[in-house]
Amino acid sequence: MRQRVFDGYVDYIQIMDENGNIDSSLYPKDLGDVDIVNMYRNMSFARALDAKSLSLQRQGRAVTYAPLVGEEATQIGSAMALRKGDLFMPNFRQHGVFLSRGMPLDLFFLYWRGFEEGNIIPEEVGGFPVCVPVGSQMPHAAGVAFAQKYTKSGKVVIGYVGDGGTSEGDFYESINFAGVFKLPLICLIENNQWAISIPRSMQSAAQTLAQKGFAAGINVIQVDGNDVIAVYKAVKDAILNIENGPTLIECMTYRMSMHTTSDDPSKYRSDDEVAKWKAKDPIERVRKYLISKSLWNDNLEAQMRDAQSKAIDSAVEKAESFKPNPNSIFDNVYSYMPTALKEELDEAVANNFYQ
Ligand SMILES: Cc1ncc(C[n+]2csc(CCOP(=O)(O)OP(=O)(O)O)c2C)c(N)n1
Ligand SMILES: [Mg+2]
Repeated sequence: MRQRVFDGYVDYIQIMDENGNIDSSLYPKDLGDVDIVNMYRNMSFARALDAKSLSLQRQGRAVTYAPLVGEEATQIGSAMALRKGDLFMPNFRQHGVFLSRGMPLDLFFLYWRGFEEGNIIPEEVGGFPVCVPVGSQMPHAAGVAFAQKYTKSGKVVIGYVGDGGTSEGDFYESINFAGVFKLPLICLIENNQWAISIPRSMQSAAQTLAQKGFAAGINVIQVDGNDVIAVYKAVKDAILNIENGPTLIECMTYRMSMHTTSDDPSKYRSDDEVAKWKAKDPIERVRKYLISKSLWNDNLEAQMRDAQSKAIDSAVEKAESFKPNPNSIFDNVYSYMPTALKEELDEAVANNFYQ
């Protein structure tokens, strides 16, 4: 006897195409014109923040930086679908999520200048600290989701992971745990096609990364990650369906720039590939849509850019006038300070380490 015991499929959704045309059968009913304008503003803001951060790093005014350009729709669409009080667990590239959730921008710049004080996230933002060890944010996301279920808080947790991160044991363990306990977890794969110099094709032989969720028994969907409305809908639907368990959402996007400021992507990928993705730009298509509906014009664009660049400049000024307390990097390592660390602290203070 032979019978089929599992039959899975992965749906892909796109609502706004590259020319700004809408598939009205999928358009979320709760999204008004004002919301799309806000999405456009936030995506533009994230891109402006990105350009400034890169320029600061090149001037020696930031230690390092992981650009988000190209991934704005994935980040803004998902963040804007969350409700007040919901929580997010980032890796190191979700600056757009922080921005949409009201992170004070001076803290953002402070962190990338190398100060941990910038990684203390105000509670109302609902975010956890930047997490650099690949995939390690996911067990935290599952654990925090468990706590929400246990305390019946009603909050949902979204954990962001890269395509590379989905090869880590941490990723599988988290979605497995979340599936078993039906946790209020959304696992969002920000598939930007590269993990530094490793292409998506070398990451997994699976046709989609979304299908990894089958092994954990959770809901799966793949979306055009450069379509802010599709990403919004996928996350909103996952929240509405959270009682039935977690959802794994694979967002198909592209890292248009370098991995971080210490990387040179021209060494491992072609200009043709980058050009192909540039045509799918997440911001351009929304601009086309808004202009076609007379919701946007050059005047509004100029006003928005001016206001955003002023906000960015004043945040940079605040971050650059920050006077660090040299003790803080020594403070939180041990419950009491061992002699060797105390000696390092004294040396740092004696040498005006931060001057
Ligand atoms: C456990 C671990 N291994 C390796 C690294 C070095 N590293 C940093 S980012 C990265 C690639 C991550 O790729 P992906 O998960 O696709 O996220 P992306 O950078 O594309 O946003 C690697 C290998 C690390 N930080 N942590
Ligand atoms: Mg990646």
